[in-house]
Amino acid sequence: MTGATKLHVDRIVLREVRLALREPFRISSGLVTDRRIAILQLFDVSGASTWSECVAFQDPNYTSETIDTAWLAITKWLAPRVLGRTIDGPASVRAILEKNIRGHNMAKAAVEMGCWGLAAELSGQPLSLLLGGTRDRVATGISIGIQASPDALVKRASAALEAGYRKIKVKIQPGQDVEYVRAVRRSLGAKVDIMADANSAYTLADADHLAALDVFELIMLEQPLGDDDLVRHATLQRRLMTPICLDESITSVDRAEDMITLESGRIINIKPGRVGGFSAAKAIHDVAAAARMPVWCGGMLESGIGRAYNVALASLPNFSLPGDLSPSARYWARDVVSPEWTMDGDGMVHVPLSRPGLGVDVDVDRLDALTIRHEELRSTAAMEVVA
Ligand code: OSB
Ligand code: MG
Repeated sequence: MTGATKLHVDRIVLREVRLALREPFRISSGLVTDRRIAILQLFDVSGASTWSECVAFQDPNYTSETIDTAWLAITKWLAPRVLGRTIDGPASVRAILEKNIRGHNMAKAAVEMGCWGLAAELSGQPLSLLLGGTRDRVATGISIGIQASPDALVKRASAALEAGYRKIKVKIQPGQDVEYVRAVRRSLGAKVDIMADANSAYTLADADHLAALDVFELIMLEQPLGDDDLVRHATLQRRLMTPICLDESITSVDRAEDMITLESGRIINIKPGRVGGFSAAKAIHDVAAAARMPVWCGGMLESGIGRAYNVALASLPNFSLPGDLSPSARYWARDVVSPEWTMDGDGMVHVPLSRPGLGVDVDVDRLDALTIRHEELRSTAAMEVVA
C-alpha cells in the first residue's frame, strides 16, 4: 500500500442528491424508495479534486447513522479535522478522524475514502492499485429485496441468473423465509450460489426455525440476529450447518477479531462505510485473511461514485466471494457517472485500471440538477485568508 502521497485538502463541497431507485428495495428493517445520498467533492491545494459518497440511509434502520447525522458529523467535527492541514497520506486519515470522535463511521468513511480517492488522483494511480488491489475483474452478486410471494422472488432470481450474476442473495424475514428459499433453490437448481440476508430479524429463539434452512445448502446466512451481537451468533453458528456471515455486527477491526475469536460466523461482509473507511476495511480484510476467513464487499445501494470505491476494495486478494456490486442499471434509470458501471456476461465488473483515480467521470450537470442542499467547507485559516 502506498499511503505516502501528501494531502492538503483546502475545500470540501458537501451536497445532498436525491436519486430515485428503479424499484423500491425492501429489507426486514425497512424500505428504500428514493435514495437521499450525501456526495463530497474534495479539493487539494494543488488543484486536484475527487468525489466520494456517504452511504448512510435516510432512516436509522440499518445502523444508527442517517444522512442527517452524517451531515452534522462531517460539517461540525470531521471535515475540520482534515481541512487546511498537511496529511502524510491517506493511510493517516483514519487516526486523525478517530481521535476522541466516537462512532459516525459512515460520515468518517466518506471523508477518509475521499482522501484515498484524492491520493489516487495526485499520484496518478488507479484507486484499486493505490489500495493494493490484485484483480482486474470482480465477481458480481445480486441482492434481491423481499418480494410479495415466493413466485415473484423466483422470477427475479431466475432473471438475475440469466443475466450472469454469480451469487443470488435473497432478503428474508420471519414469515417470508423457508418457503421463499425453498422455491428459489428448487427453481435454480443445486449448483447456484444462493444466500439469504435477514438484517437482524431473528432471535436465538428462532434457532430451530433457522436450522430448517440448512437443507437448502445456502453458501451463507447473513446477519440473522441482533445488529450489534456476536455472542448469540456464536451460539447459533454451533447449531447451524450453514455458515453465518456478519454484516451489521462488524463495525471495526476489533469487532472482526472478536468474531473470529468467538466463532460468531465464518464469513464477513465488508462495507467500507460501515467500518469507517478504507484503512479499517483493509485491516479487517487482513485479519480475516490471516484467519482464513473469506470476505466479500457489501453494498449500500450506492451511486456510481460509491460503487467506484467498492469495486476498488473488492479487487483486494481476500475478497474471494462475489460482492453486492450490481451494475448501475440495476439501481438507477441513469447513474451520475460515465461510463456507467456494467457487468459482462460472466457476471464480472471490470476494475478500471487504465486511468488514475476513481476510473469514472462524474456528470456534474446531472449532479447539480439532483442536488437539494449544498454546503461549502473550508479550513478556518483559509476562510481568514478569503475574508
Ligand atoms: O444488508 O446488505 C444489506 C441494502 C440496504 C440495506 C442493507 C443491505 C442492502 C443490500 C443491498 O443488500 C446491496 C446492494 O447495494 O446491491
Ligand atoms: Mg446485509
